[in-house]
Amino acid sequence: MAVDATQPYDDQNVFAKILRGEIPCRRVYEDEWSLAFHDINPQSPTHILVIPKGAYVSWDDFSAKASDAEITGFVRAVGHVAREAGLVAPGYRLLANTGTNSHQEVPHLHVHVFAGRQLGPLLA
Ligand code: IU
Repeated sequence: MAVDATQPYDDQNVFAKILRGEIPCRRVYEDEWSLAFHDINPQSPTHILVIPKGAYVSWDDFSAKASDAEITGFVRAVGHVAREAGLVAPGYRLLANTGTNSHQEVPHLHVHVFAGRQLGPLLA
């Protein structure tokens, strides 16, 4: 069920629970600002989610409210994950769904990192 990204942050969402350690995840990387873990239902051989630790619903929410340190830290974490997973040479795709038309399911900002196969053209 897609979420309405205009709603206030819901601290009972599944990624908030993962951040609080209430639900386990297969962690790939963690630092002060970000957590990365394997998607539970991978759509490609490598499918990692990178999330900021702060309470943000979407990219626009994050970019409007997060500190410069949070934004810098998160952007660096996404790149770090791609490099450390060896994805740069074969290539990878980043995707951040927002709101109902994009089928965002979890109302905590997450960047999908897809890799490990020929991903084909982007479908709008
Ligand atoms: P979306 O962009 O909000 O549609 O993506 C949500 C992703 O979160 C989706 O790929 C799910 O497989 C993934 N996910 C997860 O990794 N662990 C969970 O407990 C749940 C969803 I719920």
